[in-house]
Amino acid sequence: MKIAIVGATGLVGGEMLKVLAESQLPVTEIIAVASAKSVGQKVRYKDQELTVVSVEDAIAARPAIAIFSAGGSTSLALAPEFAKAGITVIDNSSAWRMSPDHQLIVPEINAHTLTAADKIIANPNCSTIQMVVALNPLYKKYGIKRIVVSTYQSVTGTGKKAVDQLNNERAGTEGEKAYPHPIDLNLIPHIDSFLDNGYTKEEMKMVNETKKIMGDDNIKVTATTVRVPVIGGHSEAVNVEFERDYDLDEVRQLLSTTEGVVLQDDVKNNVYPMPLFSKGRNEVFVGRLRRDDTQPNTLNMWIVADNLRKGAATNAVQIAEYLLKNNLV
Ligand code: 11C
Repeated sequence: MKIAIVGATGLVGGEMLKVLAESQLPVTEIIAVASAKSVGQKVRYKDQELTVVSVEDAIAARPAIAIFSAGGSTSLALAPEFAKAGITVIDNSSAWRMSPDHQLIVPEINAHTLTAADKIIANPNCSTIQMVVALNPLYKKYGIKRIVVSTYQSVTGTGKKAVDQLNNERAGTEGEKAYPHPIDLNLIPHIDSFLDNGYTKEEMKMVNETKKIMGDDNIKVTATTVRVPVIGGHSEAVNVEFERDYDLDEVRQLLSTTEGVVLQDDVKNNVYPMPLFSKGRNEVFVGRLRRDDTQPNTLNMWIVADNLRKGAATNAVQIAEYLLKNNLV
């Protein structure tokens, strides 16, 4: 199977190439694609150096699937071109996520809703994916009324320029800035742009995407998203109020048997998820489980994942695996 990676020179594109190399997909050719200024650059896939090609050359090569991580405006312009050529697009930007005509997929939760007619499939935002993967088994068992989430997001979510800003600030060297403030020794309560309601777009992604993925508009979500000087992954403090009461041991049991979730909850031995140790891992790590005694049926939890992996590349590759396994491409 031929797969195109559109945005192959970016941080997520690079992680896509690594995850594809590790996957069981019967890949016959990877087509690395980027904007005109990057055509001719080299990217690494397994032990090969791939030469980056143009969008036109990629469409002409007729891959079965194109995985996009090239930003919203590129996706709006180009994903339909690929789809028109019969190529199924898995798109990592926010461009199609809330479109009523497009599916927003986390394979563990709603891949069964995909059909061969879905030619542009949206990959959710990284901070949403890790939260819903951990909450889904609990949602099925207890129902969810309300989620209050605060995030601690890695600079890798912004891209290379932000990683460079952090490293330059640490080294005391000048360079381009991704953020309007210093990020080293700081945190910035501002991810994506501000909306008229006072929330950021990142916060509203968590609100809206959660309802769409879970297929339940009654789940109330409120979010505060914060950038922290961390590289390995995103962390989230989640306070979740269930419809029905729960048993903490049963919650641990449910999470420890959920595909893609790793329970790390042994505080006596200082065991809890941390972003440094999620780096390069495909799973979502959950810990610090404890009852919120201030109101009924409410649980506090701590959720960590590599935002470039399950938050982006891994989820997209899992969608591709599902499509192939179910003869949808
Ligand atoms: C961040 N969550 O950490 C963002 C990155 O809507 O796909 C992904 C933005 C998006 O900055």
